[in-house]
Amino acid sequence: MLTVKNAELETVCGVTSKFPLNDSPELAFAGRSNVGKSSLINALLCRKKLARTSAEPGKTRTVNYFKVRCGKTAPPDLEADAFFYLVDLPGYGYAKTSMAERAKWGPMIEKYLNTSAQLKCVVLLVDIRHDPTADDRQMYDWIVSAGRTPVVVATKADKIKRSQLDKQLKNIKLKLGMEKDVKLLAFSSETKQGREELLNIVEGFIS
Ligand SMILES: Nc1nc2c(ncn2[C@@H]2O[C@H](COP(=O)(O)OP(=O)(O)OP(=O)(O)O)[C@@H](O)[C@H]2O)c(=O)[nH]1
Ligand SMILES: [Mg+2]
Repeated sequence: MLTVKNAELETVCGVTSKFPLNDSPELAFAGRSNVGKSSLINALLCRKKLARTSAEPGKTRTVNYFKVRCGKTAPPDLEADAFFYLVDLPGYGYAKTSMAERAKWGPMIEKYLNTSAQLKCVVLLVDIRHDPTADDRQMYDWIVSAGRTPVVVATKADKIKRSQLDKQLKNIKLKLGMEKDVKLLAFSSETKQGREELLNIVEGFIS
């Protein structure tokens, strides 16, 4: 498994910024405001406050690039460190965000997803407790039609009973209209459930 050695916030892009031309692979995290994108990044990297989170939706308002240095365990002859970026995106679908801000972020997210040369996959986060929203479906379809590879992560898995897990995952798959080969996993930033599985997926995209 991939081991995270070091991580730092390297670049922050606002609506008027140019996105950096990175030379390492990028994985981006998209989803509704408050679904747990920034928390997932912290959980994955075992850092409590690297990405800023909030109980109030609308916390992340910029495109944030976290550069990660990691070690790969196998094969042994390739044990050199590798670098990749986790890209935290602003959330969508938050009603209280002003129209003016929403009008800016939508295109910013879209521009990033359309233009990044290093983007290997888009991780779409949805809340495991609920049906995906119309916005989630739109985002999923958009990722696919933009030719990007989606991975769907159902967050806040600690908030449901284990016995409900499979049912909720099946429902998400159905409601998003996911193809069979698209990866879907349950995740909890509280218990770190799903962390190893997600790190293995990340490893697949960066090697
Ligand atoms: N119980 C539980 N709470 C979570 C989990 N993930 C996130 N949260 C909580 O959900 C709230 C929102 O988390 P964030 O990580 O800030 O959400 P975000 O998707 O980055 O939100 P925006 O930046 O507004 O788009 C916070 O109060 C987190 O503590 C989880 O797996 N389990
Ligand atoms: Mg956030």
